[in-house]
Amino acid sequence: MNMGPEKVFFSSLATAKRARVDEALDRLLPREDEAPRNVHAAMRWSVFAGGKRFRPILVLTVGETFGAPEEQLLQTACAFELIHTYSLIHDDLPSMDDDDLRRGKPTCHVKYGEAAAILAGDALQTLAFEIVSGDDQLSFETRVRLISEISRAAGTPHGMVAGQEHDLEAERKQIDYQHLEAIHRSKTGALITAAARCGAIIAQCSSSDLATITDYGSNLGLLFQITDDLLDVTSTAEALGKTPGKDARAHKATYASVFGIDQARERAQQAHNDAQAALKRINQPTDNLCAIADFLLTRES
Ligand code: GRG
Repeated sequence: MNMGPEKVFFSSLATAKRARVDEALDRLLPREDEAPRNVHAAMRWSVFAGGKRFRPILVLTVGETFGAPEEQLLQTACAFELIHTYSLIHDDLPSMDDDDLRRGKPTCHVKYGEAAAILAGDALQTLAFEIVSGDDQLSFETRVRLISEISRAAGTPHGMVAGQEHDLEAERKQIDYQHLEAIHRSKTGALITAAARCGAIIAQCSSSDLATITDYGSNLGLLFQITDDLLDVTSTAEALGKTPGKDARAHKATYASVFGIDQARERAQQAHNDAQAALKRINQPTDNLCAIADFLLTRES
């Protein structure tokens, strides 16, 4: 496959960061030979099944843009991946999306059973908070701030759990654009925005830069979701590592179904432009943050 220059740039940035995140995750996760083995094996199965590590890369890249050293960012970056992986495990359960393929492998409950999958998701979530609260690279004040950001983004009333419930309630219903966007701002946007904000908080950037990064992060969240919806219609199980076409089969309103593919692509382009416009208000070099937005616009998985 031929990659354009922006993809080559993102790909080399992401490969190095992904390796550092994976090493840290391996160190932070409980070992598989430690009891309860089934739960620990299930946690590791889902975390290391693959995945782009998009949220940790965002924490690292925003933090480094504002001068934070990698060692201060790495544990928080991993916490985001643990919360994200917990959400995927629970989303795939029979009582939710009932899926048997994730990250190109059998889902956690298919491999380890439903009880172990629920417990693995729960334990990944609590481990995320254990890691941030115990991060001795950071002041206690920063740790509390990060915990507040992550818990609000992952929970209710405006975070991921709320978005998941609103999404389930909206199945088989006609919903308008505002409703669709509100669901996704909480279901996927809140955690992505929080990842960007946490990188900036660790770097102790100014409140005006933090507001700009929030704007950038929330446009990235929107862009991420629109391209996710488009890929569900246009891609294959092999490329995605998960079952495509599920949104239509579950009668879910998506950007593709509400707007049609062409207009959804235009909306993705608009969110990309808005993210890039936010970056122009930052006085540091933002090439890497631009590359993340470019990657999301053109991604294939
Ligand atoms: C169960 C509390 C709870 C929440 C679930 C995020 C979520 C909420 C469900 C996932 C369902 C889904 C496919 C949402 C669309 C956006 C999304 C999160 C896609 C998967 O994220 P990627 O593409 O996955 O970052 P990888 O595997 O690359 O990490």
